[in-house]
Amino acid sequence: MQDPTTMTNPALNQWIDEVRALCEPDQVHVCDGSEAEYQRLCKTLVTAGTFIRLDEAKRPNSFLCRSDPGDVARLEHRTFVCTSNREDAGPTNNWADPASMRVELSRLFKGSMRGRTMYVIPFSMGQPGSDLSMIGVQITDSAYVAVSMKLMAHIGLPVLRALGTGEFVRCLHSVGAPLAPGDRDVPWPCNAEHKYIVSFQDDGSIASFGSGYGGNALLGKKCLALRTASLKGRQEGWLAEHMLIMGVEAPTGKTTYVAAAFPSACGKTNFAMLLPPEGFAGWKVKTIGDDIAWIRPDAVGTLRAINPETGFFGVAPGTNEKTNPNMMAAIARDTIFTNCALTPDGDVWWEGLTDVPPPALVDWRGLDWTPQAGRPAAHPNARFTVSRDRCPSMDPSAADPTGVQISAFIFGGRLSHTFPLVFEARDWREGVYWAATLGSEATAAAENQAATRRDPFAMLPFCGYNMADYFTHWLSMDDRLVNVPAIFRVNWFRRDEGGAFLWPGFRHNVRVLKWIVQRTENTGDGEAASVGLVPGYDDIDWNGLDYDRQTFDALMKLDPAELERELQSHDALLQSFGQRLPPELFAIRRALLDGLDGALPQN
Ligand code: OXD
Ligand code: MN
Repeated sequence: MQDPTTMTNPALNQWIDEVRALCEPDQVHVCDGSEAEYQRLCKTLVTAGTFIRLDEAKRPNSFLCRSDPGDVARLEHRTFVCTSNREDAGPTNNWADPASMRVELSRLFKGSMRGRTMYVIPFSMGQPGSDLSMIGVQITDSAYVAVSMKLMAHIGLPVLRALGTGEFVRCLHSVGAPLAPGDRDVPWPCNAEHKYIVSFQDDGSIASFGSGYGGNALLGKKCLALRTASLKGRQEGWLAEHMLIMGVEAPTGKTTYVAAAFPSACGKTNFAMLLPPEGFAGWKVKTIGDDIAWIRPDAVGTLRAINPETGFFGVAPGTNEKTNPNMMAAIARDTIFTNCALTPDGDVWWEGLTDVPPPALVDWRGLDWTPQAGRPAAHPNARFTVSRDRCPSMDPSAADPTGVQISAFIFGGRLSHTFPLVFEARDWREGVYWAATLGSEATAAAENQAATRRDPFAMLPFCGYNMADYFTHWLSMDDRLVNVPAIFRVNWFRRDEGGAFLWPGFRHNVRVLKWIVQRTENTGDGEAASVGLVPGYDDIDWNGLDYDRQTFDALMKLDPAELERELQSHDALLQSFGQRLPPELFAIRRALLDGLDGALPQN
């Protein structure tokens, strides 16, 4: 623990005093971020019954943790963006008046840490001290948060040193479960009645009350690195995005970096760690990040990106040796598992880990479970938290404080119809349009008319300001850049009339990446189509995969009537932004519709 009396940032010391007076913890622990501290806190969590130490031979230095059944995911309806002017939060955010919210939160935080330790966690998103980084300080009464932050961000002394007397983002968090003298604690304290996750965009501070889970509680992630940073990025001319970053290394040794955005449940983490199939010798995917990208134009007009996180908070169900062998290697040890099932021999299990479930488990709620139980053994949002250092596909450039050069953006949703495997937008502005109208089917429906949930840029829950202004910001990047990255839409999820997937996905997505890389180098061909540029059958490398032309034609089909329906359906989204929407997006849609005209059946 850092000795608080040696801390030299007066604003930080004053804030710690204020929070201590408000929340009334029993004690204060300023995290130094050391390995010894991590081990001590994990032991404390084991003693408290929050952590179960997993079998040391099977899963060394790893723990299982079960949350309260009412605290299992991010809570979008309890997430608020507070701006003085409601319009500045826009129609896609829950807005609240900052003054009223401060009153409400002061009432809730009053005495909220009684009987608990208040942890002060200085953290840096990005390398401490780099111009591209942001420093925050999270105050929390959750030791689970403290150990998770150690895996997800740079924390402790190096951050305090880099901070000096500079400015930091105030991130206040309480599980909202004070203990009276003699009260027995529960393994996962939280507040059943009140939950708030709040971004105060007037002073950039963050407050979270009542939940201890994931993005609600690890405030460096969605709150700081996306909601707070997206606004700062707009003010300063850069982008904070819900994107993975990966390097694609060709057999020549040249690496091309791309950033990609997908709504939840589209396999973003698996894509970020893709292992190419047999037959793709020499091609390699190198991971920079799986969730967040901070992207800035440099002095010569090129976009450079960092992943501000140092770890992964990944969804466990569905992760296995086939879908993500790199992640399986990463979580072999030194991992915190939350809401997974426990095996009789002290290891973890989740749906999809093995084809056949073990005959007996303890489920995520601590109840005995068998395959006949008729309920999942792991919660569908069960997670693992692990440092990026454990991931074999990690690119050493992930630690480069100057970031990597982005050559292409990829946007993809889960869509059973209309959208082909891949197309390249004709220019930046059309690419922005396709990203703004991104969506995913709520269920993997086979019917053509399945409803699409719009998720512009996959940022719907994370854009910290009016999304119409966000579109304007993206459009404006075109003029600030000399090397403008190409923009691609992909869709791994198209189905045939019988409902079967047309594309094998997973490892085979490297075939699409190869075409994208070739396009960025002007070495790949394509054909002009109504939506932009598409690969022909012979433009894709089929080495090691038996995939016929007929299936490819079905996968790439652009049906003018379907596309017209799709473009018309964007109206509701675009209209919802009213006058603030850049009119250019309507103009782009008009041009795309006009491009279909000749091909549409006349009536
Ligand atoms: C996440 C999310 O948890 O996007 O990363 O929901
Ligand atoms: Mn995410």
